[in-house]
Amino acid sequence: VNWCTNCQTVLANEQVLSDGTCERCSTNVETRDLEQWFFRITDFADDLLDGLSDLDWPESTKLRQKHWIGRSEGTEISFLIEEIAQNIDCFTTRADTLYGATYIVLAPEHSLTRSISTPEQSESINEYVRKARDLSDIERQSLEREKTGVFTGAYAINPANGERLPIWIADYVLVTYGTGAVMAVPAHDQRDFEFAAKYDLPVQWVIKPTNPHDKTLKDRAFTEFGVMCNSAEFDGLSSTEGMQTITQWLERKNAGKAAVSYRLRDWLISRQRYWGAPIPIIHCQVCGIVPVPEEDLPVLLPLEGVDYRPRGTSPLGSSSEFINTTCPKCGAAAKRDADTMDTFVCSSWYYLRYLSTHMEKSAFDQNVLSNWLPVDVYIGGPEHATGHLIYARYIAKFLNSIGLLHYSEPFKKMVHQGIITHQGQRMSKSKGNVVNPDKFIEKYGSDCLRMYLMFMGDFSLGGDWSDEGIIGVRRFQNRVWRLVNNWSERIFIEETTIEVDDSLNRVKHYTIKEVTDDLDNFRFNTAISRLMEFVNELYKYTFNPDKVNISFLRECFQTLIKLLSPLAPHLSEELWERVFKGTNDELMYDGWPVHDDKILIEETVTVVIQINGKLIERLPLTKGYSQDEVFREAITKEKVQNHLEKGELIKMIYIRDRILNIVLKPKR
Ligand code: ANZ
Ligand code: ZN
Repeated sequence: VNWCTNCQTVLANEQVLSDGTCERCSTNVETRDLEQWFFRITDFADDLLDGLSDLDWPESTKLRQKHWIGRSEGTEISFLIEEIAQNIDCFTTRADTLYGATYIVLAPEHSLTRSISTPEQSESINEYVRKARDLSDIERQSLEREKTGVFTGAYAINPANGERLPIWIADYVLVTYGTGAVMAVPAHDQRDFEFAAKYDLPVQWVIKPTNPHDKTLKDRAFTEFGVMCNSAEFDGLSSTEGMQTITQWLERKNAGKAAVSYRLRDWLISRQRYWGAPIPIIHCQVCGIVPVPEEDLPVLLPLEGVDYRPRGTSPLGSSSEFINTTCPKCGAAAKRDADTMDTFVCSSWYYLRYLSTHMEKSAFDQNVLSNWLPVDVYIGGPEHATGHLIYARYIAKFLNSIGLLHYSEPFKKMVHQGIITHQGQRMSKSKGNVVNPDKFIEKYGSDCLRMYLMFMGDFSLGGDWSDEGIIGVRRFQNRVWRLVNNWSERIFIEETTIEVDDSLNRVKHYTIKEVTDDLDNFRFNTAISRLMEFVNELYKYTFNPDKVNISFLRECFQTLIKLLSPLAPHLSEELWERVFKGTNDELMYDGWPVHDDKILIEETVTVVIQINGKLIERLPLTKGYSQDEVFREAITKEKVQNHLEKGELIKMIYIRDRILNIVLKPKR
């Protein structure tokens, strides 16, 4: 298991960073042999992989899960150690290179290491095994590290050609992957190549390089697929054919079989920490390991009497009140398991409990869950791709497999939020650039802070915080507030002699359509821009109060406030109450506005194009075009172009929606 010497606890693979350090404290992680609790997530490796295809998640995150699970198809080949009449099984993805195997490498921790080592070698072997523990798997796999190893003194037989291959141990082979043993093919595997060069082991070519004159092949392995050679009856086969044919041939000889390996390891869930859910297990001297009976669940953390400082053993062990109990089976004195669970265990099913907090006798209420779950949209950072998001999927699949959940994928759609930076950098205490939201909430209110965060940039990209930016949003909210309040008395006076303004009505319907679509797609910044435009139009409309259709204006306000409500809920509720008190339901029960496509179809008019007073073209155009817009359309017409070539443009006279007269001076 991974062990952090600073936190003094074990860690799951997912909690060791790619540089081999602890995700909490950046200390180098070591390996130790400890008896720990695991969840058998590897049983679900294929389900976790297959389920990805149906998920509406960012592709990059699905890909990271796929690589983390790391399904690899290959062959397990048995190499016989005659002296002890036992096989070493090696997992390989390149069975086509079997004739090129020139030695075998075991992971130092491999179970055969000690039994096959000759007495002369055993001291250096023991020393090497000890040293390997100071490194995490991730460091051991690093391509840059110099390869090291020790010869065991033993040999194994290559089933293909009967050759005796020396057996080495080396830390670049991991005990936790495949079978923990490798047939080394230095001609075609780069790590094996470096190892063989260092220890002067033979190199045998069995795949013809694509370019035999390639001089660089002196200093490196040829790792691509090619055509087999030096491989007896298999010569001439392609690598792909060779892998299949050799695997079948080995199967017939009982010396190998097709196999699948996964990178995914079982999930180590026990921690030597004070926090986290206690592991509900009792250790009895007579009965052994006994689960706490269901009626005694949950086991609660002791609130007092625990020395919670890390000491390398579980803090709960220091509470005699907690640790001493009786065996549920035989009644004898027994001890509770002192470890707690990784908090990722809790975070993988918290959303089930959130819906069932009142349940005393069980963890969650299936009836409630079946109405609400699975989660439609889940928001979280991409850094959870190979941790929480795999764990939560696994727990859902497990609960589904035992009939406790009606779905097997917990989060149908996933959106990653971007990161909000300050002064162009990630906020951190050490850089001193952290923005404390409380200060801004106090000054401007939470609606303003929230809307600014949504406005500052694309949701999935984040943005850079600026103190001035929030003032802009504040100004907009004030504009909305003033507009609605200015009219809140007059708005109840019925008066219908003035016609509805068609163009503002179109803006209203367009705003509904676009804001709805923006919100559905997490485009909060553009939704806010559109609301700003709508408010501008409303100001223009109300500029001359005598020309305002009051009931239409009330409708516009109603629409505006509703569209604003998810973005600035407090402001919206307040405005709603002032304007519609007594005449409408509460805002949140009133329903979302719906746009009318028919109104969005713009009205067309025919604009006449004249040149020096003579009619040249009639253009069907959208109502409301400006002079420039009409001119731009006009010059796409051939007749207009022909006339324009003959003279020099002096000026234009435009009567909106009717005539554009172009005045030309004849060319000299
Ligand atoms: C012989 C060989 C010849 C290999 C060749 C590669 C190229 P993936 O794709 O990741 O599954 N291997 C197997 N078990 C290992 C372990 N426990 N620790 C370190 N390396 C291990 O990689 C599979 C390949 O990784 C296997 O195929 C094996 O090396 C190595 F021209 O076998 B190969
Ligand atoms: Zn640590």
